[in-house]
Amino acid sequence: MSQRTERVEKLARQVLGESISELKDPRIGFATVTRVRITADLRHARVLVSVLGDESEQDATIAGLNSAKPVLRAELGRQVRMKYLPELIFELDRGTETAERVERLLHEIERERKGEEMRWNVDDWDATVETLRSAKAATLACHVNPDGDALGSLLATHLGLKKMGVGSTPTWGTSPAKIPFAYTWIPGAQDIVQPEDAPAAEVFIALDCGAADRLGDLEGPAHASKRLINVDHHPGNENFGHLNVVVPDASSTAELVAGLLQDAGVEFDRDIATCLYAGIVTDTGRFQYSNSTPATLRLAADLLEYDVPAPAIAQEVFESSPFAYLKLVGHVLERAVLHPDASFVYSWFTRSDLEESGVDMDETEKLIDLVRSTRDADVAAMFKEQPDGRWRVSMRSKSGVSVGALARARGGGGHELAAGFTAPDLEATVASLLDELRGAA
Ligand SMILES: [Mn+2]
Repeated sequence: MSQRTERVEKLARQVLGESISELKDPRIGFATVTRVRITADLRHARVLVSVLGDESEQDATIAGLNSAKPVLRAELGRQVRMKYLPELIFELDRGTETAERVERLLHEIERERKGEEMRWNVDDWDATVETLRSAKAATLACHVNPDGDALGSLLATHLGLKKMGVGSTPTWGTSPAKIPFAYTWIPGAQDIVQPEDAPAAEVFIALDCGAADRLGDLEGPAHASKRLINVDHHPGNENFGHLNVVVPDASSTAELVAGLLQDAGVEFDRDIATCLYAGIVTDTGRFQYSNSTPATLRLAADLLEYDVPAPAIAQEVFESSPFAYLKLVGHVLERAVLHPDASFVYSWFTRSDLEESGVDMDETEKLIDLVRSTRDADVAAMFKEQPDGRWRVSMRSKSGVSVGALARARGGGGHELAAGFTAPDLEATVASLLDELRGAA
């Protein structure tokens, strides 16, 4: 069964459950919808109902539900998007595991309350799946300076489209688009083209781009396309596409891509699974951050079934650096400054630090993790001098302080607990951050 059908059934169960509890018919007793099963032709929905009480109470409830069919069906049509509005067939659930089912239901309700199961309820989802299925050709771009999720979602989409016979071109808007050292192994890397060579396809798919300007040199071509699809999980994404699959609750863009590809009918293979896994494992910090939900772990587990080389990925992405990097780490840690009154720690490196150590800019992503590991600060920042002399600032938070908001206020973006922005001056930026953080403390 497709994820989509499963979702619709769940949603239908919820909607029917709620609507039934509001019916005034005295025949209807304490009824719980335990399961909704939609037939393969989508024309009928079998609604299993467990009713507390004896047989006559159960029969009366079913009779009451049968008379309420038109109302319930209309309510279903109003709240759940479906191709056909199915005919409802009420059946008594006499299963011996009713108690167990009720238990499981309560558990699911609890999870839904936390917003985990509703995450895929996106208006443009079906239209996006349809566009992927029917496209002849698509140009795909992730954000500039790609990380694991950007590359993983880019190349998983690319490999999936290829499997469906869609002419797909993956790239991103930095010239030259050079794959970071930690990801040279990623499947599909050999298909990446330079942004200036990307064809002007009818469909343009932006992946993991929190804002249109994250497309870099490709922002113009993206907007010029007939159909711009925006697949992303950054809060604050302004739905810059014609179709937007933007789910801030998703762990990663890769998690969204997994669902889209599945619904488009793409069969996963080792390469696609490896790309998706790479995206998820990096954006969840190896399944350690709060965005790593039971559903995320279940998806990761499914991906491992395809023989994904998880230990090798961990080694390449998290445990591998050139010797020169150790020297740079030494400098950065030596320089770190702690402001206990603001619960803030930061450090920095310059262009000449990079030149002297021979370390590549894209090797420096993990420095922030070392700086933020001190228990004496909740908020951490890493300042990286750019070729133009400005500073790229990465921020992390362990507390209620939203570094996403701090970054957005400074023209940047990101998530609540991990974000970044660019600033002209290091000292002035530190001073203004301190002001705000002391205010927040
Ligand atoms: Mn991401």
